[in-house]
Order: sequence, then C-alpha cells, then structure tokens
Amino acid sequence: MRLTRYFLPVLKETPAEAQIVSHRYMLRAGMIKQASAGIYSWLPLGFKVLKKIEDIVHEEQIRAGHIPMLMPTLQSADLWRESGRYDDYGQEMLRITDRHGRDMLYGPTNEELITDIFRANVTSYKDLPLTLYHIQWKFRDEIRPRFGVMRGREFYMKDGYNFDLTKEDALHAYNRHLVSYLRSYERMGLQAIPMRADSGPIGGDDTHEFLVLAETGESEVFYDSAVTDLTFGDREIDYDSVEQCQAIMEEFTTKYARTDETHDEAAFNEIPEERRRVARGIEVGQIFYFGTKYSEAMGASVQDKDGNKVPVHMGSHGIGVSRLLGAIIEASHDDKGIIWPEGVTPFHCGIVNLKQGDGDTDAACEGLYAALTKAGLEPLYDDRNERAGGKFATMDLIGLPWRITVGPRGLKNGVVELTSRKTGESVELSAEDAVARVVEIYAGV
Ligand code: 5CA
Repeated sequence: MRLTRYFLPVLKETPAEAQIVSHRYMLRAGMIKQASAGIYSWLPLGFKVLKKIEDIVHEEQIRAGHIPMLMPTLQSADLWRESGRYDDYGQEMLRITDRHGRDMLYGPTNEELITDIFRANVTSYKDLPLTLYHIQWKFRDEIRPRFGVMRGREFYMKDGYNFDLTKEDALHAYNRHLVSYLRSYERMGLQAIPMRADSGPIGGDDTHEFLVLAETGESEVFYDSAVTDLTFGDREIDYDSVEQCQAIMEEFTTKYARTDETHDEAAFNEIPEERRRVARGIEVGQIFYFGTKYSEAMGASVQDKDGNKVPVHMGSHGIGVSRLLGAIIEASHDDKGIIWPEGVTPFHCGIVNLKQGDGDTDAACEGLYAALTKAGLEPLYDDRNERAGGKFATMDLIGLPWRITVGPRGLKNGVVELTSRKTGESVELSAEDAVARVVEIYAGV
C-alpha cells in the first residue's frame, strides 16, 4: 500500500477523552472512530489488525477440531425465555421490538441460539462430540463503556460451544479450548494467564479467565509469579488426546492464579512470600463448563448407546477479539506509539523515502516495494512529500515492527537502513539483503 493512496487519518493532538494509552494510540493512529458511546467504526488500519487477530483465532480453532459457522446478531426473545435468561440478563441486554410487536434482542452471547440449532438437528450420541463456534458482533449495554474497544457496548467476540455426551468428554472440550487459547494468544505476542474466575450470568462452576497483566486492566488478580514463566511455545499437540490436553491444562492452572472474585487469602498465603503478586489484568477470554444447564432447560438431548434420552453436557468459550487490540497495545508500546508484534501487524514493513521525487530514491523504494510484495508480504510505503521527521513519527506511531529507510546518501554506498521498531536498532544492508532479512523474519511467524 502506498500511503498517498491509503486512508490513514492520524491525529497530531492527544484526544482528551482517552484515558489509557491503547485508546489514545488507536485514535491517534487513525484506527477507530467513535460512532456513539462504546460503539466504534473500524477505520482501515484498525480493521486490518482486527482481521489479523480474527484469522489467528480461526486457524487455532480449526486446528483444535472446532467448526466455524455464523449466527445472526439479532435474536428472538422467545429462546431466552426458554432458558430463563430473558428476565435475568437485566439492563445489559439491548431489547428491540420489530414492526409486528415481536420481542427481539441484540445478542450479548449465543448459548440459547446454538442450543436451538443443536436440538433441531442432533439426536444421537453418534454425532458427538461437536464444537461449533462463530466470530460475530455482540452488544452489551454496559453502564460505563470506557477505554475505547476495551469495554465497548458493541464488540467483536469469538464464541464457541461444545456438545458432549458425558461430563468427562465436555471437560476434554474445556481443556482443548484452554490449549487452543494459549496458542492463539502467544501467536499474537501476548502472555495471557488462565486464572480461576467466577462464571457470572453464563453459569456453571468450572471457569477460567485469560488475563493479560497490565496496570490499566479492570480486574484485580492474585498469582504466584511462577505462572509467568510458563509458555506454550511451538510444541506439537494432539487435540484428540485426552491425556495431552489434560496435562497442559494442569501445567497451566495448578499454580495459584485467581481473579478477585474467587481469591482465597489462605491459599494465597501458602505461596512463598517473594512469589506472591497482586496486580491488574485485562480479561481477553473466558472458558466455561456448565453441564446441562441449557440443554435441560431447552430440551437438547441425544439417545445414548442404550437408547436412553440424555441431556448433553455443554460449555462455552469466548475470546474478546476487538478487546485484544487494546490489550496488545497496552502490553506493547512506548512513548512514540504502538509496537505491533509480528503476528498481528497491519503491514509487515514500512518503507520510508527520505527524498521523495529524487529519481534514485524513488526507484529504490519502488524496487523494495515490488520485491516485498512479490515475496507475499504487505509493505506500507510512505511516498508522501513530507520531511523525514514527520514520516518517522507516523511510522513510530502506527508501530510496524520493521522499517526500511531509503535516502540518497545511503544509496551512494549501495545501502538502505533496516530498523527494528522494538529495539530501535538499525543495520545497513543492500536492498536485496534487507528484503531477504524481512522475508526471513516473517517466515518464522
Ligand atoms: N458465552 C460466554 C463464552 S462465549 C461469554 O460470553 N463469555 S464472556 O462474557 O466472558 O465474554 C467473552 C469475552 O468477550 C471476554 O473474556 C472479554 O474478553 C470479551 N468482552 C466481554 N465484554 C466485553 C465488552 N463490553 N467489550 C469488549 N470485550 C468484551
């Protein structure tokens, strides 16, 4: 993409309404624009990162054997009356009446709708196990929407639902989700720690939230610092193996890590004092096992091997896709702007032309642009007639992990400069070597 042909409305001023750094940078980098309280338009740069995150979530869910689909945003109130949640959900639910006077709602989550799909189509244990998921907009009429996409009213969420014959099978589904979430967050450059939590209006006893540690997080968390040493890395995992998934679940959830809702002071005090941590975190996902709560209320049952009708065991599993943009920026930025992890960056590499209009530098930039594009990467070429300082400031603000700077002086010596956004370190290389280096970096992402 050439910047002169793109739509990147960066702001010079710091918007007064933004209280935390991720919100400030998302506004300043022209990623989002507020449409009304807690509701945002996703401008091209923000939309690009949103899609990158969505792609990672899809890939990891499909790898785990979960099946993508799409349900609507608007739902009928009748289904929610069946589960009993129409009245329970309270004012967070946006209720709508259509022209025929029928009660509708903008879905805050989809347990009812998916259970209705299941009961209409599945009758035998032979069709289990089954996990369906979608990535769709949700609406919760939060009393205090704040911090930009972090606590929106309209937000983008991945929600998955497992249907299993037994509790053991459903707990395997729970563990599969835990593993797939660990992989997803790590690919986004994040450490998200599973913590024992409270299930709230979703219900059930078994639930973990995934928290990214950040001072601006809305949740208070208590943990053993040893949990921060755990990483999933690039291990191979067989998602069908009950033992492998169980072992990883135990590895990541045995050490003390809880949100304030389930915090137990006595258990916390058993951790050696130097490892006790009280901090704040951003909740980027939550997994639940709630047994037969919805299947019993809504008549979702299957015939087991002996021909008996039994309600299925279920769980639901969410990732805050739009919130993740805020969480990633909170975890990765400096005073100049965002520092995107390579896995989610909107463009792979910036190209800065220090002397726009100079025949040689223009040609060198075009050559780099063509070579990176041919290698399957997306460069962002700042081809504006601006001074170097302004171009660097924009690149630093929007946070592309790599930048290639091209100027007449370097070209005389046959070199361009490759700079890491994260470390600020630069190396001088021939244009071909710079391209090869960037291609090599992304081959490992
Ligand atoms: N049905 C279950 C699992 S699919 C569910 O709704 N879980 S949840 O309530 O925990 O939401 C899943 C994730 O969505 C949360 O972990 C959080 O990351 C994100 N989320 C929840 N509310 C908001 C909000 N108001 N703004 C942005 N993201 C949100």
